[in-house]
Amino acid sequence: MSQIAFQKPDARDFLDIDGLLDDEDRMLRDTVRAFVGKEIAPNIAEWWEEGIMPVELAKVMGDMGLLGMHLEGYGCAGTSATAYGLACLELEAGDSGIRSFVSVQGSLAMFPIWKFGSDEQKLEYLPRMASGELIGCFGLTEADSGSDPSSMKTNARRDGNDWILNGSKMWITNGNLADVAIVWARTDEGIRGFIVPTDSKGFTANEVKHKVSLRASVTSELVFDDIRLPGDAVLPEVSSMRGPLSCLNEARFGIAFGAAGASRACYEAALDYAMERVQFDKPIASFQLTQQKLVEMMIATQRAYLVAVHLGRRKDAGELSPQQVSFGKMDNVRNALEVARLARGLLGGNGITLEYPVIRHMTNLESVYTYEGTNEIHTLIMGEALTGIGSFV
Ligand code: TGC
Ligand code: FAD
Repeated sequence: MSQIAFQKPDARDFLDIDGLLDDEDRMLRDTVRAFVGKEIAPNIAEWWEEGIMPVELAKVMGDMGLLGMHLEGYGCAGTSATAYGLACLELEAGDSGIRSFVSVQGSLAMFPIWKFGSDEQKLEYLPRMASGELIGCFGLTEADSGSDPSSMKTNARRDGNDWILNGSKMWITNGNLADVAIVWARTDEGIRGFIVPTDSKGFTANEVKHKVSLRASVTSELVFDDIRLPGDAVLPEVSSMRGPLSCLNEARFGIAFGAAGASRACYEAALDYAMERVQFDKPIASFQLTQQKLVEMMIATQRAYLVAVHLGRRKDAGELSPQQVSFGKMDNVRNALEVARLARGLLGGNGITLEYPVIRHMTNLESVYTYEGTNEIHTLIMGEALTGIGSFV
């Protein structure tokens, strides 16, 4: 009987999930991976330590077509959703903060204009946001309204043709970098989205200092003190929580991929380290307990990648539900955090320094675990889908 010669699985893509990608997706993925290798990886530890998100990256990533990349028209690249996800994966393999910048710009600041804006608003903002000339942020969360944003107090009232905006937002990514903020506010007509230029009189951004997570990302409090906005600052096509929650679907989708990237980076760092680090006269990779950890990390990383690609295909087919996005966001992030913690231990003392990427990813993932819907909120979203019983009311 003739023997079939099986190829040994690749330690870095055990199930050959790359084989599920089409040529276009793979090409884009390779381009972003090369960019991360050249521009992000050599510098990120220093940026992270100093608490810097280098703003000049915006134009570089704009030139690469990474900003609002899965949106059609208005200077956006119009790629598949899967390609957008793969870009998030590669960026987050570099650092969650860099992926956050791209998520916020494309999915949270550009998407609401693209989806709910007027033609004039789209023409005015989207091309310059796609190129990185204008930076956006997304203000939904408030100090007292996090998981329950519908309890927001920020409000806007009509004054003749104008709107007057008052209130504050908390934990806003890109807040101090932004040229334009998408602010969600309570009005007599429901929850509405406003395009607020950050040089408006009455607008203040205060950076959140002393973060020990997501340090290569700017996080801010935004304060609105009687900001007068023209009538056409409001997004005309939505007046309920459906507006901001639709944007979250987009960003959470990117995070499902991104977390798979952070997981891969931690697993690969641990694999490389285990092969080189010698104790008891042997590479630590030869110890059975180490091999078990590597296998657990590999399986979790591959599973996250597989789930992400599956969600990408469903989104490209127009079939992805918000509850399925919750599956990807919740499961991939919690698994990435577990992988990061295992990898941290495997690196021993070296695991606590920024010489290796692991502890940076590990602390970053604590933010990713919380933002865009906490683990508990996604559990309850899926719980409602399973039982038909909502638990938020
Ligand atoms: P609920 O009463 O169920 O619905 C209100 C309206 O919204 C619609 N809707 C959705 N629409 C689109 N997508 C979804 N996923 C939707 N979920 C609900 C719904 O149909 C209804 O529409 P209408 O037209 O009939 O009024 O909503 P609720 O207020 O009870 O909220 C439920 C809950 C708890 C799930 C929601 O509030 C939630 O997801 N909370 C978590 C908050 C959150 O994730 N915040 C994220 C802030 S942004 C951020 O963290 C950025 S981090 C930076 C980065 O991404 O890198
Ligand atoms: P809370 O809602 O107070 O939750 C505290 C704890 O209670 C959590 O464990 C939560 O799961 C649990 N909990 C709450 N409700 C329930 C429930 N019903 N059942 C069980 N448990 C529950 N927001 C923006 O709008 N724009 C941004 O750009 C942005 N960027 C961010 C960047 C960073 C680095 C961080 C950390 C946050 C960012 N956020 C942003 C805010 C983020 O979305 C919120 O932190 C998140 O939604 C949780 O809100 P909270 O922090 O107020 O926690």
